[in-house]
Amino acid sequence: MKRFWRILKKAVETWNFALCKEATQKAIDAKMPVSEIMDKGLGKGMETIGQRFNDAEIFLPQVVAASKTMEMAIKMLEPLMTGGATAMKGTIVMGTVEGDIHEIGKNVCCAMLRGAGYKVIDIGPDADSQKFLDAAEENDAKILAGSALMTTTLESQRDIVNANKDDGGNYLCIFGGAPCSQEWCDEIGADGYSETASSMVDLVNKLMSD
Ligand code: B12
Repeated sequence: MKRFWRILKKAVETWNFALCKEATQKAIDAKMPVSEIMDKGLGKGMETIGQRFNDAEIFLPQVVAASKTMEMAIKMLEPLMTGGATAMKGTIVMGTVEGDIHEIGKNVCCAMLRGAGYKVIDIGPDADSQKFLDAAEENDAKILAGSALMTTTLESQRDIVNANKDDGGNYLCIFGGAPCSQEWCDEIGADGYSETASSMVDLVNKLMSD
């Protein structure tokens, strides 16, 4: 098992597309849980990339290459994570907040939620609060979920909470992303926070059943 995680991690860390494709396929064939392939394998590789970027050991082109490698693996895993239409447990609007183009974490969250039987409306990156509200109204959603990867775009999460309040407070707002925290979510009056995509599923299950 550990060997699988190591190879998946290494494939992302070294932006080795071919190795990543092969290792992901092997993990799928071995019926590894998708959440573990993401959290213990691919996601760990992305963590190393972030660290090396912080330490100026690698630069944006390498980060882009690692991101593309990870995105390809997510695409391979997506079909395994789509709950049947009958399993729909409710609708969530998910996007990366205004000013922020980071999408990988959001895409992992979308995939996990779909796997758990939710309908997810992915409104993409750089989505402003109005886009969240419009998508929620059009799709009869219960939850707005916003991802922010930069300290500078955390404020856009506050904008979503405020816009929702001004609009009648029809939706629950939950947030995540590396700089986000429970304290931040409490401060802005959000309804929930979770650190990972897997724990987000538990959070959504709880909010949907309340
Ligand atoms: C990959 C990456 C990129 C890629 C993004 C590719 C893509 N398609 O997404 C590219 C190269 C394009 C990029 C661009 C930029 N980046 Co960048 N990037 C990263 C990097 C290395 C990894 C992020 C990532 O994908 N992690 C892997 C995923 C799986 O993890 P995650 O996103 O945290 O998501 C998990 C959880 O947080 C949670 N989660 C995520 N969202 C949500 C939402 C909800 C509701 C919930 C509940 C949970 C949840 O679940 C996920 C899975 O468990 C980080 C470094 C880091 N340490 O984070 C920098 C980083 C985020 N980037 C940074 C910067 C500065 C930029 C740029 C401005 C660089 C530039 N000079 O141009 C631009 C952004 C421009 C913009 N307007 O957005 C900074 C931000 C600094 C800050 N201010 O806070 C970081 C921290 C690097 C650094 N130390 O400088 N980047």
